[in-house]
Amino acid sequence: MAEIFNGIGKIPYEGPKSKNPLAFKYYDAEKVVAGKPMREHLPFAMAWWHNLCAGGADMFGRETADKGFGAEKGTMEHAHAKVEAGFEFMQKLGIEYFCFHDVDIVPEADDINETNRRLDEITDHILEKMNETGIKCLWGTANMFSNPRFMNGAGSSNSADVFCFAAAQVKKALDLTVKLGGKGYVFWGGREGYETLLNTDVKFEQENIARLMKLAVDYGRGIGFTGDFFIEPKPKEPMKHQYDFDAATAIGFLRQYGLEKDFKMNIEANHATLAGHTFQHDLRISAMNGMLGSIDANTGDLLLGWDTDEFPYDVYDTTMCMYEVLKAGGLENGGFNFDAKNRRPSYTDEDMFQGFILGMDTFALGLLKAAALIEDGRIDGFIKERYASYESGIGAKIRSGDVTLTELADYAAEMKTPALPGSGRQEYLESVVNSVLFG
Ligand code: XUL
Ligand code: CO
Repeated sequence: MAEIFNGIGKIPYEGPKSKNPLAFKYYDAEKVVAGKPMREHLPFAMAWWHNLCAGGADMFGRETADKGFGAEKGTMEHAHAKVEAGFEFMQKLGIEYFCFHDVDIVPEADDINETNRRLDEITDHILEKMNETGIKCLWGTANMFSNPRFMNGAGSSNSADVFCFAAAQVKKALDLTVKLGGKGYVFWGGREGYETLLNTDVKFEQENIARLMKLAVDYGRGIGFTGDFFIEPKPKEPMKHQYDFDAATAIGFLRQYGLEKDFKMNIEANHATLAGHTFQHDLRISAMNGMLGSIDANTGDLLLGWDTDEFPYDVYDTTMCMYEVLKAGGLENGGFNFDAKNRRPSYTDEDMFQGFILGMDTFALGLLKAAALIEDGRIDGFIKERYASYESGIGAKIRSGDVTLTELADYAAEMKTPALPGSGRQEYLESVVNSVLFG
């Protein structure tokens, strides 16, 4: 197959002083940080949908980028051209994983039987390229939000026929994920939510989503899927209210329906901020519940209230992300999937590479700085000290559970009034972070 990205070679690491736009400044795959090479800390993935499908169309204008890759769009020839383009792109960047929805990899037919035939054909091609290059599948998923049949949701649809169609898509997407050796399977409930409570039975809808997930787990385990199922929380957009609002909500849902052993979180930076949290917050909530699974690496724009899926550029954010990931001991079956797209006016082939170079360098910097923050020890030391009153005496008794409310009240009565708790020292800690970032 002829080269698609002509004139762009393998992206080298040239170091922070390099001014070469087509070189990494910080991502040095084999450099050892905190005991292992960067590439092991940062299993990056390419999102098929943004990188190979999206051409920059928005609500106000059509596509600006040509993602035809020499073929006519909407054809199987185009689907095959995308496979060639995708693998060439990943190889040139040293990206080791990809993620896909069923409808990213083939044009959907009117008849699901024909769609499934196309999916079998294209995954044969993808598998061939995987064997040739060593590139792997991070996770697969079914798109259950674009087609009009899913206007009221998939698992949460009011139509039992649509529920069956969703089940069929999940079944096929699981078959494909297993065929490609994917480490995860994602549920992003784009339309699993509501526009108005006036027409919605929330309890029924949530029970039905859980039923679909349970059926998926049973089927997946039955066909040998040993990886993780992931929920990707997002509070809104496209629906006004989405049930998987944030990590805390999704974890509660999983526990309520007995799904917590098979599922973890896939945390997307921009989704966390749409929920009114920092990216770090949703990572922390997932990690402390043993459910930090994978990451959709992108960023939003604080001046805009929607899901802009930008390539990550904010080193402060990626430092805090990598701080959580390092503390959690890494991502077992997960990775850093660039669920990100170029801005509409960045429409050239080179821009596609620039997006990934920016994202990979920003995460590499985040990793370096997070490791330095942990090594520095002032933040960890401060937190340990902050809770020191629970290490001995009455505090230790409280922690052990070996105390009654009356005993505590008696203790308080003897004290008469407690000393003020120690200062939170937020400004000092923020300056510690600055000194590690820029010192
Ligand atoms: C949408 C989004 C999805 C999921 C996969 O906001 O993030 O692309 O990552 O369905
Ligand atoms: Co995502």
